[in-house]
Amino acid sequence: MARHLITSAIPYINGIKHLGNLVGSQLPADLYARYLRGRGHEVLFLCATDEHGTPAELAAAKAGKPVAEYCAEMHVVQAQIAEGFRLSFDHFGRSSSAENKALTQHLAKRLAEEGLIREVTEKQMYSVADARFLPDRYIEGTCPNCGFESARGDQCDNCTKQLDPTDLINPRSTVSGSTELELRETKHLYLRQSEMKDKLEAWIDSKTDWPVLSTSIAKKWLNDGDGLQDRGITRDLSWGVPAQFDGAPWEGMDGKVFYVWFDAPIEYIACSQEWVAAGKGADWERWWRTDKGADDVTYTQFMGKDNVPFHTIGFPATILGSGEPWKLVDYIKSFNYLNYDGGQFSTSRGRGVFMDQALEILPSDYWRWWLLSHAPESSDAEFTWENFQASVNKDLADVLGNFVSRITKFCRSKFGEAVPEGGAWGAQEEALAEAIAGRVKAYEGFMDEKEVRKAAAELRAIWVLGNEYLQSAAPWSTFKEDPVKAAMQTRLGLNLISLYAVLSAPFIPDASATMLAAMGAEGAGWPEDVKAALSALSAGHAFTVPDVLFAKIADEQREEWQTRFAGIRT
Ligand code: B3M
Ligand code: ZN
Repeated sequence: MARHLITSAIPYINGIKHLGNLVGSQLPADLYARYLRGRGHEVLFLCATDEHGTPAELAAAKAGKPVAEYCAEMHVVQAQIAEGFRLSFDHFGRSSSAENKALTQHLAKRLAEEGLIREVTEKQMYSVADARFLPDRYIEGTCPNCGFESARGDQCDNCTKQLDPTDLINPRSTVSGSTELELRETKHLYLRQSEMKDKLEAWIDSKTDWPVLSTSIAKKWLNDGDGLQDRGITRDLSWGVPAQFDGAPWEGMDGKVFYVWFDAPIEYIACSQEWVAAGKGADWERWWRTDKGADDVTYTQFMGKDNVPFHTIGFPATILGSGEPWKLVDYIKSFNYLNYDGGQFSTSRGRGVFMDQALEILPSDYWRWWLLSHAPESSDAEFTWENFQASVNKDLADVLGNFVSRITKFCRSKFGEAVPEGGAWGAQEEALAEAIAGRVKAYEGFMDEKEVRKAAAELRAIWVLGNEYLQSAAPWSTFKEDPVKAAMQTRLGLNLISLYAVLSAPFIPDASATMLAAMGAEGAGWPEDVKAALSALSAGHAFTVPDVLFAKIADEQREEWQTRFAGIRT
C-alpha cells in the first residue's frame, strides 16, 4: 500500500465551468483517485476554488455583489456541482481561506529572507476613465505572439503565451472598454525566478517520464527570450492576500495583494490544512513535509496545458526558493483542449455545455464516460452530439447495460433470483477468464500510467469479452438440452457483473454502485485474481434485476439538445 497525494487545478470562482474544464483537470484526477483507492492505496485528493485576482473581482462586479459574498456563494454552487459529478475530493477548499493567507504570507517571507524577492518600480497601464490600474484580466488586446484579438493582460488563451499588460496591441479596459490608457509608475515585488533557473531546469530534466506536453511547455518558459524571466508577484488590487510577510507590512506595499497565481498553487497545501481544520484528517504534514514523512508520498497534479507554466516554474520556484522541506510534485498530467462542435468552449462567451446544464439533462455517468474515453491527451479533442450519442448508445447501453440486463433477467426467469448451482467451467470459460485477466493487467497498467483514453478502451474491451461470451455460450439455447451447463454459464455471467462493477467504478461510479447493490456484492474488492473473482458469487447468493442502467439517446432527443446548446448561454 502506497500513499498518493492528488491535486486537480483549482477552478476559478467566476461562474460554472464547462465540460472542457472538467475533463482537463477535475475529472481525470477523480478517475485516478478512485482507481488508487480501489486498489487499496491511501489517497488524499484535494481541490478548491481559486477565489482571488481579477477573475473574481470582475465576475462579482458583473453580478453586482461584494466580492467576498460572491465567492462564498459560488463556492457552494461549485461544490454542489462537483458532488453531482461524483468528484470524490477529500476536501474542496477555498484559496481565500485563513490557512492560505497565512501560508502565502509565510512563504513570501521565506523567499524574501532567501534574497529571492526584489522591488521593481515600473510603469503599469492605468485607465483614466476607471481611475485604476489595469492588471491581468482588467485589460484585453491583441496578442503580440499569435494575433488573437481577445488576449488578456496575463495570458493569451489562444497560444498560452504569458503576457504583460504592456505587451498587448490595441489595449482596452475590460471594465469600461476605454482605450484612454496611460503608463503610470507603481511599485511591485518580483520573484527572482532567474536565480533559480539551473535548479528548475535540472529538476525538469529529471522528469523523463512526464508527458511531453508538460515538459515541452516548461522548457519553453525556462528559455523564454534571454532565459527564465523574473515574475511580478503583486498586483494593484484590493481583493486577495495582502502583500505582507507573515502578517508584517512590507514598505510600499500597502493596499496591494499577491498575484492570484502566486497564492493559488499554495492553496494545494493550505487545502490540506483546511481538511484537518474541518475535522476530516488528522495530520497534513505527513503529506507535504518531507521531514515529516512526505518522502513516501507520490504526488500527482492534473491540469490543462495553459496551467503548466505555473506548475512547472512558478510554484516549484516558490517551494524550492523557500528553503523549506516541502514535497514537490512527482508527475504532472496535462491535457490539451476539448473543443465544442466546431469551435471552442468559452466561459466568457457562454459557448458549449456547462457542468450544471449537463447534469440537468443526463446523469453524471454518461458524461464521465464520454469525457474520459475522449480525453484530449495527445491532441485537442472535440465534443459533438453525434459522437456523444453514439458512444452512450453503443458502449454504455448496448455493451454494458445490455449485458447486465440480459443475464439477470434470464436467470430470474429460469432459475430465480439467486446464483444457480451446478456444472463446472469448460474450455470456453477458462479461455474467457484468461482473456479477461490479460486485459485487466493492461487496464491496470494504463491506469497506473494515467493513460486515460487507453484505460477506457481497455475497459470497454473487457465489457465486450463478456458480451461475446454470452452471445456464443447462449445459455437460453443451452438451457433446453443442458440446464446444468446453462446454470454454470449464468453463474459466470452474474459474476462478470460484479467484476465489471468493480473495474468500472473509477469511470462510472453510480452505475457501478447500482450493479454491486443488485448483485449483493457491495464489499467486492479489486480483482487481484480474476479467476477467483469470477467465482466469488457462489450458488444460492441472492441478487436482484437492476433498473435499466443506461437509456439510449434517441435521434430526436439529440437534435433537441443540439439546437438548445447551439447558441450562447446568457
Ligand atoms: N484557476 C486556472 C484555471 O482554472 C486556475 C488554475 C489554478 S491551479 C493552482 O484553469
Ligand atoms: Zn496568442
